[in-house]
Amino acid sequence: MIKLYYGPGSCSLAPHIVLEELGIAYDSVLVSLKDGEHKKADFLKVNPKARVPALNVDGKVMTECVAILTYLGGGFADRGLWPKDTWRQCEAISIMSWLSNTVHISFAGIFRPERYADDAAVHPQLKATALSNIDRHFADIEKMLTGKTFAMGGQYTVVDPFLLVFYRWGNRIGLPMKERYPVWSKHAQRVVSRPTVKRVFEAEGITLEGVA
Ligand SMILES: N[C@@H](CCC(=O)N[C@@H](CS)C(=O)NCC(=O)O)C(=O)O
Repeated sequence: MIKLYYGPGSCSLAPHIVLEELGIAYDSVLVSLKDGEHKKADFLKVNPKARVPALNVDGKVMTECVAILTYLGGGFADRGLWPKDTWRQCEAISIMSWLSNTVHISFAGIFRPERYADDAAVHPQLKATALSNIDRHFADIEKMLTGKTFAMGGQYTVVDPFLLVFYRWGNRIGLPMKERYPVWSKHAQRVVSRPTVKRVFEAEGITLEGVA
């Protein structure tokens, strides 16, 4: 039994897409972040850290996108979303770790500045710094994808839906994604054109450009 706890359009979008792509049976449970459901007792029993995603597998809970995506990719390797060779697997983990511990954290400076300073007067400064960091990270992603169909080359892997999360967030904060990151934009189009991704967007009520 596999159950994913997700917030629409949040980083949990990546494991949601991967579950759909794997074609295995799973349940999805909507946790409304805007209604604060992740901070309520029911969800805290699932993940006391009050964050999505959380993946319940036969009664055991896994948290953290990188761990969940690694589990789904490697645990269902016959579905082809995970590199075969150990070095390449570590390269995939390396990209995902950077997305999680650097790119995601820069977005927190924009979405959640109160995490870094109580004083609202300094929030604009925190946001400005976060934005310039995001500019740099996004330029690195553009370079990383140049000359490739997918993040790991020709193979579509669990890394690609994770990249899509941040592409959407770029749109969400008003960056001119298409103009500034043409290579990544083509990659994003390639990912969203998959029927599995279309189904998950519909289920979460989101589009590439926005909502949630
Ligand atoms: N490092 C965690 C981050 C999880 C995380 O921050 N999730 C966000 C949604 S993208 C969340 O639950 N936010 C709720 C909050 O900040 O209160 C991961 O990669 O899974």
